[in-house]
Amino acid sequence: MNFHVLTLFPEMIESGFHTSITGRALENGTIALDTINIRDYSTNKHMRVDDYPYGGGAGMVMQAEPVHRAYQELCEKNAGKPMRVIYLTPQGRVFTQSIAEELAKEEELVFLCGHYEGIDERALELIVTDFISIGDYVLTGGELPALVMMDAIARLVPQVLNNKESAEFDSFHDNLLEYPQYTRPEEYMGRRVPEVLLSGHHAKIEEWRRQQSLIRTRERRPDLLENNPYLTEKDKKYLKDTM
Ligand code: 9D3
Repeated sequence: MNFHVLTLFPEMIESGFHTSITGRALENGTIALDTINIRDYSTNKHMRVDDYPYGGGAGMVMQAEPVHRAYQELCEKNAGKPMRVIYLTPQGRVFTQSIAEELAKEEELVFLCGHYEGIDERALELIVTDFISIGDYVLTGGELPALVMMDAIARLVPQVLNNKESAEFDSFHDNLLEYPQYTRPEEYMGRRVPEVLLSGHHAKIEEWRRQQSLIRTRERRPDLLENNPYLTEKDKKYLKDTM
């Protein structure tokens, strides 16, 4: 998978992605990152990339030309191969795991990050295929949303996660929140690890973890219990008995 990012802050994307699991995947060549500084495509002698909005209003708008030129050079480098171009914007559809799964099938992905009040609509009309938001809160630009999306997509690319990490992925199931985890020591600040986890009794451990998932989901994400097709009769009885 090749990620291309058009941005005014390439160092933000580089430092974020060259870390942890995605950093390892970049090093071993499973994925690749190409950051393109939109400012390098300004034709203005002061390298400006923004201007006042026609019609008035607060803030500045990124000009169409540098964005379009940066994209055109990228297309030429990629021999005109068709590529999805994702514009990170509060005016997009909200990013989900199923969108990540769909995008993980692509060989090339282009992310366009806006800053200030956004980008001249004509550049968007010319190049963007997908408009995506990461949720209903206000950020200062599209760089963090691009990193969020790239992280979620990269971990779905075969070979990015190692055996242990992907086993962990497989165990996330049934649309429930995960049970609590503990590691050494057995006691910390007077708090003991639940005895059942030290018992070696695997059936009991599984049952306890399922119950913890159910309680936790009811407490923090009750919406996930409504019409959840994975709930067994035993789950439903447990939830009723602990009400
Ligand atoms: C006129 C109001 N504007 C500023 C308060 C609108 C506005 C412009 C640019 C609001 C935020 C931004 C910068 N945000 C993003 O580029 C962005 C974003 C976000 O803010 N929240 C969730 N997902 C995304 S994706 C891109």
